[in-house]
Amino acid sequence: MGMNAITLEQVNSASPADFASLLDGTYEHSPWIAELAAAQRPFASLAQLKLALVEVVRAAGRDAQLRLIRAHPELAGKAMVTKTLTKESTNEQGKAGLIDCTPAEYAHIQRLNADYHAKFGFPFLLAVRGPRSLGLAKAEIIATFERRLANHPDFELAECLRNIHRIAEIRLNDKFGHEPVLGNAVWDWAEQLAAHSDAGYAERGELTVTYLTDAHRACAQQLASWMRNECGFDDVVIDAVGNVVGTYYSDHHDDPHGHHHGTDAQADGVEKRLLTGSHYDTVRNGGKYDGRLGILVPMVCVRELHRQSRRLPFALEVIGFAEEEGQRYKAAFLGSGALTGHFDPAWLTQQDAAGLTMRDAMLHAGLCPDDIPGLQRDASRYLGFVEVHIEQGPVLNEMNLPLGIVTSINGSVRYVGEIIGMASHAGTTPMDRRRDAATAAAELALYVEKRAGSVTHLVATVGMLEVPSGSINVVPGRCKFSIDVRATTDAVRDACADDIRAELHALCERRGLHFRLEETMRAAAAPSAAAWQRRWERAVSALGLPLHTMPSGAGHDAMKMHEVMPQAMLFMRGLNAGISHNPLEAITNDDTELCVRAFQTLLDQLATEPS
Ligand code: HGY
Ligand code: MN
Ligand code: MN
Repeated sequence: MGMNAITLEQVNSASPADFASLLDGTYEHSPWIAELAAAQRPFASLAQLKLALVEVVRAAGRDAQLRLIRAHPELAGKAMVTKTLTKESTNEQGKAGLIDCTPAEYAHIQRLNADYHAKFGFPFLLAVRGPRSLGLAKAEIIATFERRLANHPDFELAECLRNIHRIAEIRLNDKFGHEPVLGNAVWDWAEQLAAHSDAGYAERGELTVTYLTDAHRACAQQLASWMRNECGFDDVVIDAVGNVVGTYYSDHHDDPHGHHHGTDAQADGVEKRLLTGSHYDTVRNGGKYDGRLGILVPMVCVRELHRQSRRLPFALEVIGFAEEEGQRYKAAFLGSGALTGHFDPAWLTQQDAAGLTMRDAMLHAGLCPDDIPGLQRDASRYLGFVEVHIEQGPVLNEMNLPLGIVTSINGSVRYVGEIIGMASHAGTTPMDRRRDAATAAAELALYVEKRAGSVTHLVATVGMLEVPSGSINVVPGRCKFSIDVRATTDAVRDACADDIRAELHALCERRGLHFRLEETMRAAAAPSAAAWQRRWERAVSALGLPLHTMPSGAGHDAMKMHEVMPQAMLFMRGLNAGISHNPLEAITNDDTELCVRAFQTLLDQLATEPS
């Protein structure tokens, strides 16, 4: 902690005036925010103080929020030229290289400032220190500026406020001498892991890691190496489906079997262990944190236990699941499915886009499919399964909340299909004589959208739509498509899926076409186990954070593990409206720190529970 760092005790015990002056400069030219937050003391944590300031701004209303935004300088704007930036803004814009723009960059940013101000009536605000507090590159700042210029005014007002709160958070970290070191470790590991991407995507700077590609194998090796060499796991293996399994044994000094420190007492059925983890494969052109966060957070928790030579009264089994997204092969949840005993050997014959079977891909990767049945876990030997995951949605981002607790994971069912008509000449085939597979698929897609839109919390998506070997002057004879249906209950999911299948049948009848449809994945809705949800709630409360419980629209490995053992998930806020399955997926080091602290707190609280 720096020499003149302030402490929570100081801000809690200061007079209101001293409190405001301790926080001077946190919000640009806006001392009123700290002044109003003083009444909410004492704060149990820096995180709670930060949220109190956020709440003051929320409660202040739109006019005060607009004044706050307008109190900020433009990026590389007039205030910089006239050297009238505050020291904090000078520091921040300097770190982002905005002080030394080229004339062309400077002119470009000036134009963007003018266009933005003309559209929204307030300056563009961006926390240029960025999600890792190290400063964004100028190119990224300009790209963000251009992207946000297209947003709706209401969204931009809220987004500017979120960036102001991030600027304040970083300034408060500086004041408190607070470095989110564990959040930084996870954030940096995710950055390093993202260096591995499949051929054809890596060249475009896109992150795609599909099952058993070279990039996928490199990720597995990297995770195993970190588990072994940086975190101190006692046992690390890459199993027969490619899961990376790290085990950190428990402490059994007084164990009747005479087990010594750090032995695998579970081998004798002496103890139950906690299972956690998530997946390290990604969707095509995906984000760096979907899945990976849920592997790296428990890894850094084990690293800290190891560094402190601490053992828990239960072993911790951390798994990097090899496949959850169902990208390369139709089957999904291959990693967690192997653990629950639901790996269907028929999947081994599935072919990827190049015609390589899953079995051959496994053999090529040095995996032995015959060993897969042996991966099934005896669920009675586990306390349960917990998973940390980015929310992949806008709720926590809009609420300015770092963490949320999952109440249930939506049930889902997926299909791939093809409509078959008749390819014919685009010029000579009259409109009433066509058997157009693509317009039939389009009609189906519009029905899917309408049907799902008719029920709250029901979603359905035609994510893939393709005319194989289509030509501009040929009426499509075939059209491939996918359907993904999700709902909070299996009954709502199934009713929607039934209606979609009925509509597909009817429209093909009507149009004289036929179709094939294959169900490729079905996962039941997975309510969180009450005891484990409560453990997450206690851990989040212990950080001084408010509790927000919510369903998960996304599917997760936890819904697979739900089939054999109790589970509950912790969500972490994403930036950029929580966007995911998109390279704009982003998280901050501070939120990640809170996520790690919540996991550590859950472990500590679990360790003190009567066994
Ligand atoms: O599709 C999902 O919900 C998950 O990201 N695989
Ligand atoms: Mn995903
Ligand atoms: Mn995921």
